Amino acid sequence: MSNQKSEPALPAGQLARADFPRFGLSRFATRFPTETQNVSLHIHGNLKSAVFLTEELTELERVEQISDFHCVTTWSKTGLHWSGYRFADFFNVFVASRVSRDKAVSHAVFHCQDGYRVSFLLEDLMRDNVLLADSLNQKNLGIDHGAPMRLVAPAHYGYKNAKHINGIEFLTDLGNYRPASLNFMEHPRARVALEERGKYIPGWILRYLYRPLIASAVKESRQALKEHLEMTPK
Ligand SMILES: Nc1nc2c(c(=O)[nH]1)N[C@H]1C(S)=C(S)[C@@H](COP(=O)(O)O)O[C@H]1N2
Ligand SMILES: [Mo]
Repeated sequence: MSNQKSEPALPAGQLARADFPRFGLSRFATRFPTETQNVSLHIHGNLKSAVFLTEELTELERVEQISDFHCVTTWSKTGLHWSGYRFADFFNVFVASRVSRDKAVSHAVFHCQDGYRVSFLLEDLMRDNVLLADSLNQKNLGIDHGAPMRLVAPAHYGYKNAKHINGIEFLTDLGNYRPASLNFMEHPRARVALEERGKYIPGWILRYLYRPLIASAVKESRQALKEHLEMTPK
């Protein structure tokens, strides 16, 4: 028995970090959103009609959520306070009526201002703790964490939590979809509890491949943001 005060256990293979770094693939470290204030979402795909949503989103009930964030490279940040709209509410109000009866929409692809994209199973998105968030720790989302709007899906690894979202594509299958990362890096579900870090390679092996990359990725991402902010007029 240890005398140390016990913290709630993190999911398998995860280690807590004190800070919450801007993070991502090297390719995206130097890419930034051009619109950080106003939300504009292009809703498209296998739907009866496409639409751009902006102000309408504010009609949805605002929800607050405190949740942990788990990056696939094994770092976790606990106790983040997000605010935004439930994805399920967004879907029911703005998307459901555009789905045609004969085309069962089963997946969504999030498109981001920095060129990032990531896929999701629709059933995973419809859970209560999946948010389209515009605020973190009582402040509007910054350019570091996904301004103007990001996905928060705490049961899924960080790479599924798309930042700077400007489009959501609803699809009947992922036949033509290509991930932004290497193919093995994007698991279709990426559930943290099942350690679905990637495809083909077991999650516990990926821990050891990814962990050594964290420090340099954090540094690169921080440096790129600093340079971007110095170049951008206030
Ligand atoms: N648009 C976009 N979304 C993204 C990424 C990115 O590079 N671009 N990186 C993903 C990865 S790998 C992680 S761990 C989280 C990091 O979120 P943070 O930068 O707010 O910490 O964002 C995810 N969403
Ligand atoms: Mo990540």
